[in-house]
Amino acid sequence: MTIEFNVEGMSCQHCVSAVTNAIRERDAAANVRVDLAAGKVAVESSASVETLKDAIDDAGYTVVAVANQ
Ligand SMILES: [Cu+2]
Repeated sequence: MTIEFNVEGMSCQHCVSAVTNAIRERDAAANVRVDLAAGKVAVESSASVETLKDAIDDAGYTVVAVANQ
């Protein structure tokens, strides 16, 4: 399942790494694609939406919308 998060606060490649690593800490097999310009993080993972959202929050960014695809 791919889940798309709209995330506020990502501004550079460091943020991309921080978000990606935070998600991989929860699910090492997760496929994470970050679109920095659009502020979107698409995650293919078997982890729950709540777990993935927590990972992004804990990394210091704000999830403003979630869409399951
Ligand atoms: Cu940054």
